[in-house]
Amino acid sequence: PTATRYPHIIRDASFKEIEEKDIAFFRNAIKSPAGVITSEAPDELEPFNQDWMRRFKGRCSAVLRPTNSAEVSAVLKYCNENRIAVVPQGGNTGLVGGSVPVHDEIVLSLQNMNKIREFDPISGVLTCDAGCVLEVLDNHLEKQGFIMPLDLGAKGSCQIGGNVATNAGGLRLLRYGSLHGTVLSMEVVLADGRIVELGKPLRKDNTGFDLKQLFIGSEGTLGIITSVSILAPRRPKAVNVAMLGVSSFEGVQELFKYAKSELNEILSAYEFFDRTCLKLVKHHIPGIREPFETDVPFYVLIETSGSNKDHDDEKLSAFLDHVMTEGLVEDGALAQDTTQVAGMWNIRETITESLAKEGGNYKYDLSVPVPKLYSVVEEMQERLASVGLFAKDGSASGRVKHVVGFGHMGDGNLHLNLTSTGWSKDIEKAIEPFLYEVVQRHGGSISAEHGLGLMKAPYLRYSKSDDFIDLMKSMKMVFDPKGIMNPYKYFPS
Ligand code: FAD
Ligand code: 2HG
Ligand code: ZN
Repeated sequence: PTATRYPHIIRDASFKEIEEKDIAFFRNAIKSPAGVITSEAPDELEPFNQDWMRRFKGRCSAVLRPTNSAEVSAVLKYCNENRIAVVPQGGNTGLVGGSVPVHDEIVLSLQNMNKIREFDPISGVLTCDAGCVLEVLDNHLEKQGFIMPLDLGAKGSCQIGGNVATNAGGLRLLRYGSLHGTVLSMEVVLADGRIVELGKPLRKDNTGFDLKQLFIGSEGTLGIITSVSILAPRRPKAVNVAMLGVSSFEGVQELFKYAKSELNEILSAYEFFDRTCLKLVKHHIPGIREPFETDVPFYVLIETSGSNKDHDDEKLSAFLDHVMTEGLVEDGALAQDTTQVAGMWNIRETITESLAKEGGNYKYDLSVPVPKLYSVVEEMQERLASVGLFAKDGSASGRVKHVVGFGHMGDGNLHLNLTSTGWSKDIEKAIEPFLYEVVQRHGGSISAEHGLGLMKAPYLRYSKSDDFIDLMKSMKMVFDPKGIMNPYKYFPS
């Protein structure tokens, strides 16, 4: 489908439209030859203007790619003085329309800031430029027996700065916790060009406000993250993965309870997806086969990681014996080697790509109490069927083809996705705000991990009180009083 612009969001007329003299300044401030892309090269500009889902589209006419913090500082200082709006962009894999311009804001891409600055194998602290790609960092650490404390399907493109700016969760949050715990410090450039160290790369530092926490999940609205120090754990020596088929969502919960009690300290991921997700992955991803002989409505991927293979193997096989003989699962398979481990993860990690290939893909990333997790998917199916947009019998005769649920069950995080042939306002209206009302009723959150961006900004009140939002706005005034950083997003108007 073609991405749409957002004409109902009115351009803030106080932002300057950039001119030749601004471009001249940028070219002078950023030394590398490919550091400034302009509308003279429209094909090169295009990917920076459109998001990963091809849903949101801007029309910036300049992309800046500095190579160090001093260049970022010079650019932001100039933009602040001249009221030029700026969108920070990492790997552009964000799923809420936060990483692309709404109108003609310039894009400041971190692509060329990709140096690994330091790794200390005693403390496990890694310090790197914000533009380092997550997978590159993980490969670097692997050689030294360490692992990045987060992992996501977008690891080949997303950058650590983008991960921190979105407070990305991912597939191993269950084991290593959120970035609020693992990020030790960062360097940021504020809107006025000041370069500030937020903390030190230390485990313990109780001197003053922990300002880095404000930047984790700030989605480019407070300033630009230019470097990150993060605590990397030892890479587990033994990793096992099993895929299990379960006949009901109650069964998925029972299994989770049992996995937590019996696998306890070695449990490193508990992911689930429904049958339709598997069907779509099989359809779109070459080489994916049916894991079991019979269909089941739910699939669970369990990963264990530890330092002693014999110990983990023994624990996991006792667990699998029990769940199979007690009928907690319908079927199961244990990966026998690293290829099979990768194969099982591949099914889970390519769900997003498969959904995107269906056409228009409406994504909702929700925190919901675990017992209610899948009922939200069913409520959405009912709702769309009642307005004639969805056929529950799977005949796909409605305009919404699929309504699926999957996600990080271990973290109470549901990814509810809908697919249709293209983007349409009436489908969007049938989903929102209905879905957010359901989530609010369950005491959940309208964004578990993808953030607010452009898509969820108008609905923030379903998760946060007016007083809370006022405090957020006050914080914004401290860091970016002229409002040049990633405007139109994050805050409800
Ligand atoms: P971008 O998309 O470029 O930017 C995201 C936001 O951060 C924007 O608001 C941008 O302005 C801001 N930003 C980026 N870099 C900086 C910076 N240096 N300083 C200040 N602001 C900045 N998310 C999860 O949480 N868990 C998942 O499991 C997960 N899986 C995914 C799988 C796929 C296939 C895809 C496409 C996306 C997935 N995501 C997931 C969503 C996405 O949030 C992450 O991919 C990632 O954290 C975004 O990083 P990025 O570098 O691409 O940032
Ligand atoms: C995942 O967990 C990502 O795979 C993407 O957060 C979720 O596609 C989605 O909705
Ligand atoms: Zn996710």
